[in-house]
Formats: sequence, C-alpha cells, structure tokens
Amino acid sequence: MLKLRGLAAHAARLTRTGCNLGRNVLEEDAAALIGARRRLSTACDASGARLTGKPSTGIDARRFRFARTFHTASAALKAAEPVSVPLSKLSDNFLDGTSSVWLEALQRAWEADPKSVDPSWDIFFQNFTGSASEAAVSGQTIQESMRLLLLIRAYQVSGHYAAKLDPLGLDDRALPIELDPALYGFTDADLDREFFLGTWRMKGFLSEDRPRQTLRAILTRLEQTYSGTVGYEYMHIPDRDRCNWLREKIEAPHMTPYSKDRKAVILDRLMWGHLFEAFLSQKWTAAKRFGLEGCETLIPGLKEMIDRAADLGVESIVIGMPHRGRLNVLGNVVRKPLAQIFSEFSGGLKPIADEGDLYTGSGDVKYHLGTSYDRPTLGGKHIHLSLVANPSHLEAVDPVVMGKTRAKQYYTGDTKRKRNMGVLMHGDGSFAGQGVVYETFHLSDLPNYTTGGMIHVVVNNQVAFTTDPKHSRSSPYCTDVAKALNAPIFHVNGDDVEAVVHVFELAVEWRQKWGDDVVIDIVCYRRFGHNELDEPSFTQPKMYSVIKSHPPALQLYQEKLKRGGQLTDEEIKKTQDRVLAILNEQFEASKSYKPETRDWLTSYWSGFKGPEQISKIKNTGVNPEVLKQVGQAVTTFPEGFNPHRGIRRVYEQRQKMIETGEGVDWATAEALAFGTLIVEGNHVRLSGQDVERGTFSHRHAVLHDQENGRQYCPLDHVTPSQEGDPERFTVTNSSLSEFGVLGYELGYSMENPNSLVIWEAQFGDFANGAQVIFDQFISSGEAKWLRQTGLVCLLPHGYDGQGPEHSSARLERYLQMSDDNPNVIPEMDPSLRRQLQQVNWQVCNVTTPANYFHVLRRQIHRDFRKPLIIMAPKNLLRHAKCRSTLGDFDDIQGHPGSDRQGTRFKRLIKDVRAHGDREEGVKRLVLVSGKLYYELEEERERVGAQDVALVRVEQLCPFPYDLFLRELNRYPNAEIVWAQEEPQNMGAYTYVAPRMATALHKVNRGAFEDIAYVGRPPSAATATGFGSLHAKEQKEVVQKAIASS
Ligand SMILES: Cc1ncc(C[n+]2csc(CCOP(=O)(O)OP(=O)(O)O)c2C)c(N)n1
Ligand SMILES: [Mg+2]
Repeated sequence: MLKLRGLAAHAARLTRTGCNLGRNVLEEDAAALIGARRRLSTACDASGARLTGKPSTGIDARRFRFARTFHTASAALKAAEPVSVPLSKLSDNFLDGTSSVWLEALQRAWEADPKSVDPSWDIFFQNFTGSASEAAVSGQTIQESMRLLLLIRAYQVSGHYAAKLDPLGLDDRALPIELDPALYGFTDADLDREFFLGTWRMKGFLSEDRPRQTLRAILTRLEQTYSGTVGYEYMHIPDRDRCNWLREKIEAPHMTPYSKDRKAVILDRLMWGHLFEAFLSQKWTAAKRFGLEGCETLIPGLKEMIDRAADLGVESIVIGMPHRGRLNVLGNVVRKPLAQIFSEFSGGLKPIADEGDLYTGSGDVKYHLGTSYDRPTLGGKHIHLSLVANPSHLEAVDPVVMGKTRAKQYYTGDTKRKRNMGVLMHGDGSFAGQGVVYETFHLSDLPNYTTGGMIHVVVNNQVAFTTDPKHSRSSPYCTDVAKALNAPIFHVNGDDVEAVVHVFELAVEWRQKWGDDVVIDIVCYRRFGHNELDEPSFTQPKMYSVIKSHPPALQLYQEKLKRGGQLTDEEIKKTQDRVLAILNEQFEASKSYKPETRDWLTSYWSGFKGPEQISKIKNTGVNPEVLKQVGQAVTTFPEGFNPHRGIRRVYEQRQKMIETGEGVDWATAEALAFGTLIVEGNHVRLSGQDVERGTFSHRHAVLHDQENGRQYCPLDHVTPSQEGDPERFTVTNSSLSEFGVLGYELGYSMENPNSLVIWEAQFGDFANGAQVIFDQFISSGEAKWLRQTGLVCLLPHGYDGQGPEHSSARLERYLQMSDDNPNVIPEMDPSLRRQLQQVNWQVCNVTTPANYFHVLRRQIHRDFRKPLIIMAPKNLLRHAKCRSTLGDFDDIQGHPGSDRQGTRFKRLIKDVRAHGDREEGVKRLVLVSGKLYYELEEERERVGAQDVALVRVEQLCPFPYDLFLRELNRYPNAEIVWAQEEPQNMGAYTYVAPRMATALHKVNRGAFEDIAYVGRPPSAATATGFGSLHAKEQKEVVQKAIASS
C-alpha cells in the first residue's frame, strides 16, 4: 500500500527553505525553488528522513497540525490568514493574467444573465460555482476553483519531486513550494469541504465525470498518485492526446491491485533475481560479476514487461544492456542456460570443435556476451529475445540495438513497428554522461531510423563507480536527456516491486499505443562496491552505513505479503527451495557443460562460412542485358518530372554512358552496383549525412521536382519485385551524428546477410567521432562475439588542399587495427585461399568506377561477411580519367573487366601500359594507392618516363601478396618505391612496407630498407591549412615518385 508523504517533513523542509508563503509567491519563489538543483543524492544525513503518514484512508492528524504552520516562514505555529487572490492577479502558464481578467468579466456577465454567454461557458460557470449540483458545493468560489486547478496542475507537473523514490531515504531534494496547499490559500477549515473539479475535455482528476470530493480526498489522491513510490514526469510532452492518455492511466482511482496469484508470480520472479546473485556470490566468492543486488526488482519488472508486450502483439525484443545485472538478465530473463553461465563463470571453456580447427575468436568476458532465446510468456505466447553482445564502453551498444531492431522490422514486414521492439538498459552515470545516449535518442523519430519507440530502463543506483550524482551530472535527474525528446519518464522506488512492475507495464503500453520512446528510472542502490571486490565505504561511507542495515527488496515483499495474509511462510519457503534446487542442479550440470560449436548462425545466416571454412571466390560481373536495364532505370525519371536543370544534364550524361558503354563515372558505377544487387533480391541501405545528394554533389540518388518539391528515387524502380517494398533500396540522410548513426547501421547490418548496408561519412576526417564503433565493434566484433557483418564504410579521403580536417580519413588507423600478420604470407592459391575470411576487415582505396562496383558486389557474392572500409574519393568523382567502360562491369570473358579468373574486383591493378610478363627495362616500380595514382600517371606522361611502372594497390588489407609478387617478377631490375600523399606517420606506408618486405624477402629481392618511401614527411596535423603549401608539397611528392633517383 502506498504511504502518504508526511506533511510534517514537507512543512519542515519548506520552513528550512525560509520562504515566506504569506505573500503571493505563485511565480518567483516557486520558480526559484524548482530551479534549484534537486538530486537523489547521498550527501545528506540519513537522519533527516521524511515522516511517513497514514495509509490512504485519511490524512494524518499531524498533517493538519503542520498544515496550519507550513505556510509560515517563521517558527511561530500560527496559521496565516488565507489571502484572497483576485482572479486577475492569478498568473500561471496554464492561465495567464490576460485570460483571467477576461474570464472574470465573463463570469460577471454570466452572473447577470446566464444566457448572455456561450452555452459551454454556462456549463463551465455552473460547475465552477457549484450551481450545477447540490448546495453542498455552492460555496465554491471561482477563485477556489482556479486555485484548485493550479494545485492539481502543480502536482501533475512537479509531484514527482516529492515522490518517495529513494529506498535509502537519503534523498535531500528541496520540495517544490507549489505543492503546498497553503500557497493557494487553503486551510484546515477547507479540508472537509467538497469541491467540484470537472473541466471540459480533461482526463483524470480534472475530468467532468468526477464526482465532488472533499479537499482532504483530493489532496490524498494527489499525494498517492504523484508523490508515492512512482514519480511521473510527463507534463513536458507537448501533445495533448498523449498527456491525456497518460493522465487517465496515472490518475485512475488506484493502481489496479494485483491478484493473489499475480503477487505469487511477482514474488517468484523476485526470488529468482535475488537468489541468482546470492548463489553466484556463494559459489564464486572472489569473482567480479557486477551483481544486481539493490535492484533485484528489475527482474520481475522486465519479465512482466515481456508478458505484457506479448499480450500487446510484440513477437521479438532486442535488448541492450551494460554490465550491471547482466548475468542475472541473461539467466533469468533471456534464459541463457544456467549451466552455461556457471561454466563460463568457472573460467569458461573455448568452444570445442567437432570440425577440426574451429574458429573460436578471442572471446570476451562473461558479462559482455549476448544470446537469444524464445521465451514462453504467462499469456501462453512465445516471444523472441535477443541480448546483443556489447563492449565495456558504456552506452555504445545503444544505437546498435536500435539498428538491429529496425532491421528486424524490415525483414518481418513490421511496418507498424508493433511486433519488434527494442529495450535499452542503462546505468545512471552513463545515461547522463555519455553523448551517444543523446545521439541515439535523436534517431527515435526519423522516418528511416525510428523503431516505433525504444523502452529505456535506468538502473539508477545513485552512484557511478565511486562518483556521487552531484559530481556526475548537472541535471536534477539522470534521465533529463529524455525530456528533450518528449519521452515520458517514470521514476520508481526500486524497493516497491509492485510499483516497478506497474511502470514496466505502463511503459510497454505507452510504446505500443504511441510508438514513442519511454524511460523507466528505477531508483535503487548498489549493495556492494562497483564490483564485488571493491570497497564502497572508502568513498560513500554514509550511504553504505545505511545500505548495511537496509533489507533486500525480496525480504520487504515477503513481509508485505505475509502481513497482508496473501502468502504464508510455508508457501514462500516452498518457492525458495524450488529455485535453490534448480540453481544447484544447474551448477552440477555446468561441471560437464560442453559449449556449442557456434551459436551465431541464426536462421538468416545458415550456410554462411566461418573463417576456417573455405568460401569459393566468386565473379561479380553482371550479364550485359541486366546491366543495360538497370542502367536505364537508374538514369531516368518519369515523364513530367522536373528536376533541377543541372541534375537533368547529369542524368542525360549518365544515360549516354549507359547507351555508349563508355566513360562510366563513379556515381553511375555505384548506382549500377546497387541496382544489380537489388535485382538479385538483396536489400541495399545507404545512410549518412547528406548521402542522398552526396557531400560532393555527385550522387543525386533522390531527385527533387523543382515545381512541386516531389521526390523521385530511380533506384526504387529497378525491378518490379520492389513494388510494395519501398525500403528495399533505402538511401537516407541521417542526423548529424557519427557515433550514433554508424552504430545504428552496424546493428542493422548484423540482422540479415543479404543486405548491403553502407555508412558514408561526410568526410572521412569526421569518422573518428564514431571511433568506439570502429574499435570495439567493427574491427573486433567477430573475434570477440563470433558475429559477422558485411557493413561498408565509405570514408572520403584525399589530399586536395582542403586543410587538416577535410583531407584524411586516417587510413593508417584502420590499417593498424588489421590483424593480418605482417611477417607471414598466407596461402594465396585461389582454390585454398582464406586470407579474406581470416582477416578482421578489409581496407581498400579504389581508383576506378568498375573496381568500386565489384568491391561492393563482392560484399554480397561470397559465403561470409566481412566489414569493408573504403577510402572514398573526392576529386575522382568527376576526374576525366577516372572512368570505366561497361565492359569492365559485365561478365563476358575477354571484355576489359575480365582476367584469367573472370570479372571481379581487382585487388591490385597492374601498370596500364602494355607491359609483358617480364619488363627488364623498367628501373622503378612505384606502388601507390588512391587518387595520387592519377597525378603520378600524369607526371609520368609529362616527363615521358618509360622506365617507371605504376601499380595500384586497391586492396591494402589484407595485402595482395600474390599480385605483388607477380609484379616483382615482371620488373626484375626495378627499385621498389612506395608513394603516398599522406605524411610518413600516416597513410598506408607503415602497413604496406613490412608486408612488401616480407614478400621481397621471400623472393630474395631485398628487405625493408630496400623500399624507398616517397611522401610527405612525418607531421602532427594531417595536412597543411595553406593552399599554396599544399600545392608545393603535392608537386614535390609527385615529382619525386617519378623522377629517377
Ligand atoms: C565509456 C566508458 N567510460 C568509462 C567506463 C568505466 N566504467 C565502468 S562502470 C563505470 C560506472 C558506471 O556507472 P553507472 O552508469 O551509474 O552504472 P553502475 O555501475 O552504477 O550500474 C565506469 C565509469 C566505461 N566502462 N565506459
Ligand atoms: Mg550507477
């Protein structure tokens, strides 16, 4: 049963604040008070705990005693005279001064002649003055009605500040003065008077359907509803219908009491949450587990939410969560086999092979691992749960979960977004502190990113490692970031398991009804240190002295049920014995537990190969007729559509490229890659800042009618099978975020392998805003979690004088993170080659449109998935020489795109001159990657350097040893040069040089010292900011690379 907040404490606090309530303080003082920082802090003395009142049946006598005094500033216990406030002086955002004057005039007119006003006002004034009903309320003045409305509104807005949220009672927030009835002129004498509250078209307390009530009843209900163990924060939501919906739910006569059976289920679930941690702590006394103790009610909350979600049509939930309580959630909610969890706890075996040298990756700590399970629900349904694996980096998994949820919605045709739901759990410190939380929230209502509402759950244990909230955030609540996005926030006392269950249910109802995000803030505590080996009293002595004697939520609930006669000791013991028996059984089973070989092959991924299984290399050329058809579709727009003149010209040029088969440029090649993949039944999604047009105004994937603004996306109309599937091809501008959006696309890419998912950075320079996603997920996710992704990252890169932040995508970093051994040449025979499967990702710097086409198609035309980092071009997008012919794209043997194997991506492009297998006259072999090639080629032409060969390394990682060796053979007398435009400590040099040396060594052509470096000298900044200096440097690099030494 909810308890009343003691007005004695209320009074004491108000007195402490020293405010003079005798004057009209409606505005300034209230605003000042509410503006003051109020946090659930550990800083106060526990002895200042509030008094609790009687149960809801009446108001505690103490309340009246203090009620007489609580509007005085002095210590004198003398009741202040109620001050009658003329309507015209009343001021509130709900009813500003102007309208109150007007209303007063209207009332006068109505008093003189009720028929002189609109009938709706007649009813309004009848209600306000009580003349609509019996004499008992006829004493209600219009001022009182207005003040009551203000009081109620004050509870709706600020009642949560007075809610009893902190289980430890250490909450020292100043209470908002506007919750004080005296502020509105009410005294004890009014408590038993009846008032009518009804207001036209309002829900909840203010509904016209409500009967008359005494002030005492109204206050009791307000306290219970808004200042009990749940604090509802929703009045910031600007939408009236949403607010009314919530008001109706929140202000309902009383939270539906749970039946005896339901309480037994809640107890059982709480028991599991509690005993799971206790069991682990007993068996592994010295292990870190980041236990849930202090917030065990999370477990029944989540389970009840899942049951309710299933009842409301949810079939699948994607979950992301941090370390705290993760094992508990894995075992109890997602139902990862307990034996497996226990086995992993004992040190964890690497999965053993029934297939020889099974790829097991590097593994991860137990509280990072993910899993999925079909969980039966109380309502007799099944719901698929997947907990996404995550790194230690707090909150980094948020956008990943969101992207995965969206992908699930796409693949299951869940256009209403009611069958697939995302749930994100957070810590209080990280929710407030990590910027990616905001970036993720900001995706919530974007058409191509929304998931129809994420449910956020904060395990708010009022501490982050060793830091108190007052040092870890500047906002009153750790959840305030969500207010910016108009999400309702339900703060709940983590000791009140039924209240926790209630808000979880309400959250899922909200999500299913409105398709918006919602936040649950479980205010709880952390019974032990940050982990079980930490000593919390070093830094939080007061808090921990309270925690020491604070009973666990399970005990509190058991006592409550016993007190209420709902359960006996025997029944409780029976439940406990059953849970313990299962835990023990599973512990025994864990001793002989054998991990499954691999669990990442969910249905969409069956047949895909791990790094230890050979995947045949496939051609990626396309039938010329299909090419032409796709080419036609992607270069035309409907009759009567009026694109910008410039774009019409661009499309005409593209059409000509397709017709003649000559001069195909980058953007057209890309459209052909997308279009042909779509024709083959794949899904293509390209997301990033301004990608629809393209940062460099080169893509124009979406056309805009200049007369009526209509849009047309040619790639939506490549094949009839796209009818009714508008997302099959998705190109979408994103919010201005790197971390959030890249994480999102990564999550999206992991759901189904038959999708080409691409994130394009505005410039590659900005990609480091998403560094955590590159480091923790893309480069190492497969090794840690055995999860594959074929995500493509396009990172515009190239030195063209645009200064230090528009030149470099930091190629060196991606290469440095590559895990191929620089000293070992792997098996390169095409029929045995697994080089690409074994490396963690591919890094390419492609120089021709056709090669770009093939590298994109290769992502899909293989039996495994591997991330692809591309240094995308800028000036090559329009470079006259950077063109391909359609013959480079088609699958005809003998056409320019084909070589001995067929038509496919060229990892290395040999010299464009007609060089034979052996060119003894070539004195210099220059290896280069990216757009610098074209500058070298021009210089070679200019100086007529016949004895210089130019070879392009298109795939830097994994290094194409076989092709490099082939070129070494071709030029037996050449010195070896690596040329780059980046500074020496950047670019590809540090990656390629040791690998080139390994190859040189193999054929006795020299060593590392024999590789000449041509490029910019080492530098701190990526590039100069002076245009003239850039030009000078660039010229030097080019000349040095070509001129003989
Ligand atoms: C991005 C990031 N920064 C720092 C850390 C180190 N760290 C681990 S847990 C933790 C405290 C987290 O506090 P909170 O979010 O309140 O969660 P709690 O541990 O209290 O459940 C910190 C700072 C981290 N894991 N990730
Ligand atoms: Mg915390």
